[in-house]
Amino acid sequence: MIVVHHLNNSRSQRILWLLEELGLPYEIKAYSRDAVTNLAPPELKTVHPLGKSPVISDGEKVISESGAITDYIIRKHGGGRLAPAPGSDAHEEYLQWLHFAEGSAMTPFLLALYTARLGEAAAPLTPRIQEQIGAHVAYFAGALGENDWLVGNELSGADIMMSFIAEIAVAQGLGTHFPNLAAYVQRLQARPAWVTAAGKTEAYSFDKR
Ligand SMILES: N[C@@H](CCC(=O)N[C@@H](CS)C(=O)NCC(=O)O)C(=O)O
Repeated sequence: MIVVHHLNNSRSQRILWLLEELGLPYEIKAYSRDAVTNLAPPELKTVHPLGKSPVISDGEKVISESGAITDYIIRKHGGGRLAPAPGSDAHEEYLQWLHFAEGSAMTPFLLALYTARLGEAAAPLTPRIQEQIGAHVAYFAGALGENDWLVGNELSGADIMMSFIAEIAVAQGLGTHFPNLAAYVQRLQARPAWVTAAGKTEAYSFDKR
């Protein structure tokens, strides 16, 4: 049985969504962010040295890092669902998005989050960070275009990984510039599997991340 070490309001939400899309049995071990620091509780470090979420265990195997978790679950338990056929061009495109979410797109958002704590001292960095947020989100929105889903217009792990970026972008007001991303967030959050996953956790919101 897969166990998801789930932190409220975190990237772990998309792993629950993935498991619900595949209809797999799983157990949630819930952790709550500290009310003052918003950090994960120290117990998460007993699961993985970095103490971050998501982390899953599947029998003896412990896997951290959302993209690796998504890839593992789809490969081992997906039965060919939620990923294009290995070896196809679409599969290469799928892998690109799987890595792009955490490898590229999250970086400027995290820089904005951390530098915001510097107040005025962050001013010299802010234009470049905002420009990079805009560039990454514009690239994503351009690739999605008028399609419902990113790769071959079928829901895949690529959408599950990129859902978090879309949600943050829209929560930060970028949905006005990229209405297709606003519609994408509405579309994915309306999926029965997403709704079921959300119902299994504390309220999911982007106010504090
Ligand atoms: N790249 C990692 C990032 C993991 C990560 O930073 N998770 C955040 C939640 S969104 C976390 O656990 N933060 C709590 C903390 O750092 O104490 C992944 O996608 O799995």
